[in-house]
Amino acid sequence: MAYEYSKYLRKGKIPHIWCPGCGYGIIMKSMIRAIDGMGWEKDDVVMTSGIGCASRLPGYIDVNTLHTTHGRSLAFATGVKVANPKLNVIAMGGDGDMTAIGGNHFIHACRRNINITCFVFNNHIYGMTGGQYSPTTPKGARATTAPFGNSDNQFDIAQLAIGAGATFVARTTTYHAVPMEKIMKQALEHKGFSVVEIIAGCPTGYGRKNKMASPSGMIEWQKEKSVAVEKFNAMSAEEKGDKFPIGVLHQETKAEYIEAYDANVGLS
Ligand SMILES: Cc1ncc(C[n+]2csc(CCOP(=O)(O)OP(=O)(O)O)c2C)c(N)n1
Ligand code: SF4
Repeated sequence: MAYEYSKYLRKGKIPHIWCPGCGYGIIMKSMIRAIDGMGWEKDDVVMTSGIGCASRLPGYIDVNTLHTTHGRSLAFATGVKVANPKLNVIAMGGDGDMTAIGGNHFIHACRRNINITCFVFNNHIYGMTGGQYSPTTPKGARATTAPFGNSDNQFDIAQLAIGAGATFVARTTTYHAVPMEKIMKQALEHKGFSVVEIIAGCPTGYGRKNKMASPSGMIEWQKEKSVAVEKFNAMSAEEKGDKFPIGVLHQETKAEYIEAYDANVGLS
């Protein structure tokens, strides 16, 4: 039987703003199924986001939601979690929101290992404002602000999160909608700061400029370039080429921030 999404949707907010072929609808559906799978009361779930097409997602979901300022999803999420650690806090945003203007909040949330789940929607571009290049735009790719090709090296969001101390880091794509749900659930279950980087297509802001105008072409690209991490790790550098690993890339157990803080000041 088909999954019934209506319990989690704010129907008054539909139609959504996303373009036809945008990957974000796939992410929203996987996210709803993952949250539902946790069996939480909706009142105990808080979602925060910054600004951008990605950051519109919480507006469509009927839990407690905070649509904040650009790059500040994790700052608000941290405030909510510290005020009431019993809440299940999920922060999200686009690659621009989380790793450009919000980059400092992102690395420090990773470092603290606070028990928040962070979903980063990586469409390799600033979608909402018309396709300016972001920290994840590939070198050489075209953007409205890089008509001759982007000169900057790109961030690898998952590696950035691992390097900064996140204790659960995974990557998936919108091609992998069902595995995405499972990975999201693993991230929600993890105690500590968890990051899921989700590769998504923006046919409007990125695809049109980079010979991938059709949404299905962007999904084909994700299918072709992604490799399960176990297989990826066994490949030679030549075989890896421009492919990228997907799955759970890192998981460890480390003191959670609020518990460590409470113990330090004698509250537990
Ligand atoms: C302080 C501030 N600076 C700039 C903007 C303009 N702005 C809105 S969304 C956005 C980029 C969004 O890109 P991303 O986070 O990658 O999300 P996407 O739209 O691609 O999902 C920018 C620069 C803003 N709203 N606030
Ligand atoms: S501009 Fe890109 S990211 Fe924004 S809704 Fe359209 S396709 Fe999606």
